[in-house]
Amino acid sequence: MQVVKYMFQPHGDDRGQLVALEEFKDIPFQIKRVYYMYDTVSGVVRGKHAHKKLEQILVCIHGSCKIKLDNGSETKVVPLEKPYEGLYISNDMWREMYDFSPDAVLMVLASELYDESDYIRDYDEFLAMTRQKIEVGKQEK
Ligand code: T46
Repeated sequence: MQVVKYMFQPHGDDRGQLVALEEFKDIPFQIKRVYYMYDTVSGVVRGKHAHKKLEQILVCIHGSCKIKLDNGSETKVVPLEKPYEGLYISNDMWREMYDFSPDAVLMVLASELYDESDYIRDYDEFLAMTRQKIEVGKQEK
């Protein structure tokens, strides 16, 4: 599995740091929604779903957390601990966010508006979907 991480350009000067994110320039899609989570309770695991269409970039702008990515055949854990790095998550990736530091603020830039019908929350359904994609890929070759 290829992990796609973006290293954003901090514009630092003697006052401190500033990171600017523009759609189609720093972010590979149109940004239709921004949300963030904070005050995450210790030991909690968030996410536990995939999406049908949504693409996202996760930036831990304060503190740290870990993201577990699962494409149905392989898993990878990606620590996020710098405010200038972003993790790209494609729609078809099962994701879990955990190990939040008490001060963590996880910001998410999303390619679509909020739509509950875009969520795949059942892991077996997710696995069936990934297997189906692999089969279609084989037939197309
Ligand atoms: C994802 C991971 C990384 C809204 O009303 N609007 C929104 O845009 C979002 C994201 C959530 N909500 C409501 C729906 C729930 O009542 O906020 C509540 C918590 O959402 P959820 O349980 O889906 O949060 P996470 O942290 O499990 O997942 C979120 C995103 O939903 C999801 O798309 O990929 O972060």
